[in-house]
Order: sequence, then structure tokens, then C-alpha cells
Amino acid sequence: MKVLLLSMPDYFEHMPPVAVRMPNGALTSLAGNVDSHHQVAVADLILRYRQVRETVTALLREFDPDVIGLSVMTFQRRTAGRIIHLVRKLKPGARVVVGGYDPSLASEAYERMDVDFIVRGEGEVTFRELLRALEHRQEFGKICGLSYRSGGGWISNPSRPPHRLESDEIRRPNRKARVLRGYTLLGRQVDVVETSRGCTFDCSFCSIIEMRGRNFHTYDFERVLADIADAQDQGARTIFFVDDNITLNVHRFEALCQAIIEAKLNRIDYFVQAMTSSIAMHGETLAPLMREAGFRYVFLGIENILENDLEFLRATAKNTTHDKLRHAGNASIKAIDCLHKNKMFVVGGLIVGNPDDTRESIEANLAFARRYVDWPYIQHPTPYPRTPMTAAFRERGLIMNEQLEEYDGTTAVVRTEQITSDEVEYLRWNAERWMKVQHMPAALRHDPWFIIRNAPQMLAHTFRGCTVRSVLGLEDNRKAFERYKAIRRDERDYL
Ligand code: B12
Ligand code: SF4
Repeated sequence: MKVLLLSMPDYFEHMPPVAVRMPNGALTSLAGNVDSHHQVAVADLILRYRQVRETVTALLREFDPDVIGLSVMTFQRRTAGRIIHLVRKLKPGARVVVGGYDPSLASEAYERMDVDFIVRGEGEVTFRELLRALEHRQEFGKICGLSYRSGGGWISNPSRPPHRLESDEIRRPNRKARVLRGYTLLGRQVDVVETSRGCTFDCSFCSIIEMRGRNFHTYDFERVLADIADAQDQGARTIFFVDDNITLNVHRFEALCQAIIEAKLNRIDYFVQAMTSSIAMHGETLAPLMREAGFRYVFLGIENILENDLEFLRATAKNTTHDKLRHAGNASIKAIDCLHKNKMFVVGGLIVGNPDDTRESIEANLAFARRYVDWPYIQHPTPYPRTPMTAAFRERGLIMNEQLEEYDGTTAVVRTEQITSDEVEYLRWNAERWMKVQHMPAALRHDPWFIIRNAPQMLAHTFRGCTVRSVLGLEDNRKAFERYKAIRRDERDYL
């Protein structure tokens, strides 16, 4: 069978396609795990975000797929709906399958859409079994993790337990299935690699626990190194580890750094997401190893610097450090210092606009970001399906916006008890633009040609809505903010 797998083109504020166009790791993993006689094409639509209709149309004509799979996050649901509509018009006989976080956690929404199958949770084995059943015209009833149409309704088979990632249960991704080119992270070809899945924490804003429960499973290093080498062979010079929480087992992470060094795969730039507590408590040994292994940017889940907010986000434990005397304290500054001393950059993940936030508490977090982090990744709490945080916001009547295409993390869709969502977003937007500019010289030193060629476009993205008058302070910044919001609204219309 011919299978076309698509990821959505929707991007968000901190990932402007001029600088960041990252592959979707799920699709190549699915492609690597179907039976080998199927022909699979993977198309990441972020690579053609301005020509989505044309690209999908051309792919359907040229490839003529029997099965079309879409990977969807919540803020991409509207775009997914439009692509499904297009696919149905152009290829009415093809089967449409959806998977990923949104179809898994809000499957009822997809039951109302024109799709044939919903794959809930991890997809490799479920999708493999689905293709077998389609090929041999078998029943779907025994395929765990699958929802399918039957008669006038839907049947949801029992969930599939999380994969343990042992031996060859999940084969390596098939990157050769990609049919579009142009992945980049600041001008260097980027790829994604997984070393583990899952997390045992339960932050209230995170979808991972509802998606797969609290567990942690790892791939062996032999597989991970082979996967990195494959990405490198395909041209990658930068690799993003997409693990949910690679720092959950620090000793394993240290050993992984060591293995990367020994395998001489340390000329690649690595990006990773990390917990502040792990870095703060183990940084003395871990951070030098990370540096030697090639880690360059570390996304730190700081979440918030105030205790009340951390409590609301259920992120206190992962942001607390203990010293030898068992004194506890916030781990953020210690973790940041440690990374800086070892010449790595900190992408500071903060969440502002929580229910009890005031203007002062938001300003305190923004001031922290200005002072300590190299690249701000500040978001607003976003009520994604079935997270505990969504229930808390709903109970308090603080969800102000139900337009899911705006649930991109940097659009404030909830208010606090004291300030409006618009005000929350304005405070972040106003501060964050200038923090991003501060990082330009460091980026210039690393990738001079890319920055010289693309700085105007990058600045134009960061400052969209602004005019010379607003930058010089001759016009109320709120007017620029209103223009930015209007531009952002238009950008979301991908087809
Ligand atoms: C790595 C990552 C990123 C990376 C890379 C994204 C990329 N291009 O792949 C970066 C940092 C860029 C990123 C950005 C964002 N992310 Co992100 N990200 C993740 C993370 C950590 C891992 C995802 C991953 O690659 N896993 C590995 C792959 C193999 O697994 P998987 O994606 O789950 O896919 C499996 C199944 O879902 C299923 N499946 C998936 N697609 C399909 C399709 C078909 C047809 C089938 C059959 C099955 C299937 O099968 C796959 C294999 O088992 C998750 C989870 C987490 N712990 O936070 C969040 C997560 C996916 N991100 C999320 C969000 C919201 C975002 C942002 C909007 C904002 C943000 N929080 O940063 C942006 C938007 C990006 C953009 N397009 O502009 C949310 C999604 C929530 C939701 N309900 O939609 C998550 C769950 C985090 C959270 N907040 O809880 N993200
Ligand atoms: S530590 Fe990270 S992956 Fe784990 S629950 Fe919290 S946000 Fe999600």
C-alpha cells in the first residue's frame, strides 16, 4: 500500500520558520515501523507552510496514496480539518488516519470529523497492525489503541499499554521516507532523535501523563547512537533530543554523553530539554560532559520563579534543589549558572498568567528571564485537552477563548483573577521581543552567514506590528500590539 504521512504547517511565536523548521519525529518513526513492502512518504508541511494547498494537492497527485495519516497538536486541529476536507475532495477513496496528542486526548472531536481511524497513544505498532488489517481486509476489533467507524458510530478498542522500548519492539525511524527538504535550526540542518519516552512527574499543564501514564522507558545506547549516525548521514548538523524528560535518570544521561563522545558524534550541536533540579544537583559532573558531547542549547523547564505558581503548576519538586545538609531551594539559578559556566546557552521556559498572577508576579518572572536566560521561551498557561490545569481554569471560569487554533502557547487564552488575558499577553510580548534581540550577537558568532542573511527577516518576525515610531516610543506600544495580534491571526490561515 502507499501511505502518505503529513505533519501540520502551524508554527508558533518562538519557532519562526525563517529560523526553525523541525521534522516531526513521530512520522519517521511510523514509517520505520510499517511492514517493509509498503511505500511511505513523509511530508512535514512546516517546510511548505505558505503553499499548503498546492503541496498537498501535488503530493496526492504524484504519490496517489491509499492511506493518509495526519499528526496533530491541539492548536493545529482547524488546519487538520481543512487538510482532511481537501484530501477527501481530491482522493475520496483513500483512508484517513489521525494520530498524535490531539486525536489521542480529544478523540471525540475527530469522531465528528471526516476521518476513518483514530490512533490513540503511541502509534508504531497500532499503525502497523491497522495497515495489515486494511491490506488483508481483516477486522479492526483486536487492534489496541485504535478507534474506528462501525455502522453509524465509533468503536474504541482498549488502549495499548506503553511500549517498553526493549529489543526491536520499535524499529529505528525511516528518514529516507521524507519527500520534502529544508529542515533548519538557525541555518544548520536539524533532525530529531529519541532516547527515551515518558516521565514520572505530573506537571499540571503537561499532556504527557494523560497520554501514556507515569512511566519512563529507554532505548539502549547502541540504537540511539545508530539513530544519531543515521541523522548525520542524512545531513543533520544539529540534533534535538525529543525525549519527554531525558534528565529523569541523570546517571543514564551522563553515560549517554560519554557514549556520544566515545562514538565521536560530538561534532554535532545538540539541543535538549532538561529539569532544573537535575542540572542544579548533578551539574558539576553532568554539565562538563554535556558540553564535551556537543550540547549547545538547553531548554530549562523553569516554569515560574514564584512558589505559589510552581505549586499551581505542580512543578515544585522538579524545580527544587537539595544540598548535602538537605536544605532545599529553587534550582533555577544554580542550574543556569552551571550551564553558563560550561558555555551552554539556556532557553528559559517560563509560564506566566496563572490564576493568581498579578501584574507584579508576571513582571518578576519577566525580569528574571531578562537577567538570566539567553533565549526566552515564555508561554501562557494553555488549557490543552484533559490536563489537570484545564480543569482548574475551567472551574474558576478563567478560560476566555475557545478558538483552539489560538492555543499555541504564546496567545493568552486564559485570564488571571486580577488581569485580563490581553494584558497578560501584552506584558509578555512587550518584554520578550527585546530579550530575543540580546541573543543575536551570540547567534552571529556561531552561524555568521545565516544571521547576516536572515537577520532582517528574523527581526521583522520578532517585531511584527511595530513601526519606527513605536520602537522610538513615539506611538503607544499597545497599538503595535494590536497590529501584531491582527498579523498573527492572518498567519494562522494556512489554507
Ligand atoms: C519535542 C517536542 C517539541 C519540539 C519538536 C516538535 C517537532 N517538530 O516534533 C519543539 C520544541 C519544537 C516543540 C514545540 C511545540 N510544542 Co511540543 N513537544 C515536544 C515533546 C517533548 C515530544 C514530542 C515528540 O517528538 N515525541 C516523540 C514522538 C515519536 O512521539 P509523539 O509525537 O507522541 O508521536 C507518537 C504518537 O503520538 C503517535 N502519533 C503521532 N502522530 C501520529 C500520526 C499518525 C497518523 C499516527 C497513526 C500516530 C501518530 O505515534 C507516535 C509514535 O508513537 C512533547 C511531549 C512533552 N513531554 O512535552 C511536546 C508537545 C507535543 N508539544 C506541545 C506543544 C503545545 C508545543 C508548542 C505549541 C508550544 C510548546 N509547548 O512549546 C510548540 C509548537 C511547535 C510548532 N509547530 O511550532 C504539546 C502538545 C499538546 C497538545 N495537546 O497539542 C506537548 C504534548 C507538550 C505539552 N504541553 O504537554 N515541541
Ligand atoms: S517534568 Fe516535563 S515531561 Fe514531566 S510532567 Fe513535567 S513538563 Fe511533563
